[in-house]
This record gives sequence, C-alpha cells and structure tokens, in this order.
Amino acid sequence: MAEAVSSTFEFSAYLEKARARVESALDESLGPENPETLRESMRYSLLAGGKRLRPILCLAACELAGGNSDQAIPTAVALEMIHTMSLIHDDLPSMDNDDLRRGRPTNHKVYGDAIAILAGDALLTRAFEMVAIRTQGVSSERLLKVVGELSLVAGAPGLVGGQVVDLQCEGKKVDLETLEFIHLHKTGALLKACVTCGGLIGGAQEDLLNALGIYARGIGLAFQIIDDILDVTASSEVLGKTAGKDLIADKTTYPKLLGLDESRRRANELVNKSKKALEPWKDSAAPLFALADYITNRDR
Ligand code: GRG
Repeated sequence: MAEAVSSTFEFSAYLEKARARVESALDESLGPENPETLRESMRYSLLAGGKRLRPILCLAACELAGGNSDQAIPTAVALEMIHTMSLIHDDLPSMDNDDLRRGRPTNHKVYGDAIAILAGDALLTRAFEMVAIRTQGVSSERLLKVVGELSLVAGAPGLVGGQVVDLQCEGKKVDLETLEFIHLHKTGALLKACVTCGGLIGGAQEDLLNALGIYARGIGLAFQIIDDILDVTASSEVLGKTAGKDLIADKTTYPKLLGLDESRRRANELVNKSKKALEPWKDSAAPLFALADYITNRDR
C-alpha cells in the first residue's frame, strides 16, 4: 500500500501540478512528424487544453499502488492520445458533426476530414508506441497487460462499440439500460482503463485492482451524467464545445429520462459508491477521492 497522503489534502495545488506535468509530457510526446500538416493537426488537438482528467487519474492510481508515477507518464500520455483521437473522430460530419471543441474550431474544420481522420489514427497508434516503446523501468509483463487493456477499451468492446450504439440510437427512444450501456462503453471504459493501467504500472495487487474497477465504474457513469447536465445548463463559452447538442441531435440523456434533480442525485450517489470502494486505502486514496468529487462539482 502507498505511503499515507496528508489528510489535509490540497486538491487545487495537486491538480495544478499534475496538469502542468501532463501538459509538458504531451508537448514532448510528438516528434518531428512527417509531413508537417500531420504534425500540426495532431498537435492542434492534443495540445488544445482540456481537463486532462484521464492522465491525472492514471498517475494518481499508480501512486496509490505505491509506484513511481514517472514510469506511468508515457501511459498517461497514451490515454490522453486515445481520448483526443476519439474526440476528433466524434466531431466529424459523419458522426456528431461539431464545429467547436476545447474552445476552438474542431480538427476537421481546420485541416479537412481526411487529415482529421488520419491525425486521429496517428494519435491512436502513437498511444501504443508510448506504452510499448517509450516506457522505462516497467517489466514487459506489466506493459503487456497495459497494452491489452488499451486495445480492449479502444476497440469494439469499449469506445467503438459504445459509439456505434450511440449513433444507432439517435432520434430513437432509449431506455435507462441502453443509455447506461452507451456511457459505460463510450466514456466509462476509458476512465476505467486510466486507473487500471496506472494501478498495473504501480504494481497494484488484485484487491486494489478490483477496488479501482468499482471506483471507475461509478465515476465513469457520474462523469457522463454531469456531462449531460452541463449540456443543458452551461454555455458553449464555458464548455468549450457546443452546448445543447444532445437536444439538437435528439439524443436520450439522463436529464431527459430522469430530470435534472434526480440525475444530480444519481451522480452524487455513484461518486459516493466509488469513494467507498477505496476507503480501505484511507488517506493514500485522497487524490482519487478528490478527483471523484471534482467530477460531480465541475462546471465544464
Ligand atoms: C478509440 C479507436 C477509437 C475510436 C473512437 C468516436 C469514438 C470511437 C468514440 C466516441 C467517444 C467519445 C467522444 C465519448 C465522449 C466522452 C466524453 C464525455 C468526452 C468529454 O471529456 P472531457 O470533458 O473533455 O474530459 P476534455 O476536453 O476536458 O478532455
């Protein structure tokens, strides 16, 4: 188990430091790609800001497992690359057809559909390179597990599967079970991979890996419930993406099915369950407790 983190945990300082660490690793992760347009398009989306929640979750889980989070940096970057490529593809005219992401025009609006698709492909493949080739000091056995986890969550059993069901459900009446399926796959799977991969690199034992899985399921669904709520309550300016998009695309959302108050109650309940799973790790889990709260309290 990791060393105890102070019970007077300073989350905003922690978040600021972790974000700065992630930003600099992301900046260094892209080499002199060839041709230059590809490099520009990859950098445009990868370095466009964003909350960096996924890499931070990975680093926090590695530390909770007692590992050296420097060793998890390439995997943390890989997770943000997979997330970013999924946003680029999601915004394409053939999918969500969005013009605004992370406060700027979407990748295809700037570089065209073909380059946007290829920049996404290059980020996805670079993610695997980060783990398999650019990680230092981690056994190949652990890295193989991380690669396996990433291939599962990115593909049909994860993001791709969730996205297909989401697209097929547009304009249709969707029940809570299907909505949960979509979000556990589109959003929850990658968040789960963040803590699982961080835990694996840190050398987590089975009990912690199981607890991290329970934690991630709760924060994954809560994250999406809040995303749905913000879509109706926040402005495009604050969100950095088009607000009210779910209504325009005629998507079923948690507020639509349950109302705003019940949706918020569910998100809080899920986050409490998530935190409960990590209670045995006490103060060492303070960053993951705080990240769970951040998910329900965020305004963008
Ligand atoms: C991964 C192979 C592969 C394909 C992608 C397009 C697609 C398949 C999946 C769509 C996944 C998707 C866009 C899910 C939505 C997840 C979500 C709620 C994103 C917003 O995350 P934030 O708020 O964004 O963390 P920032 O910009 O802060 O990083």
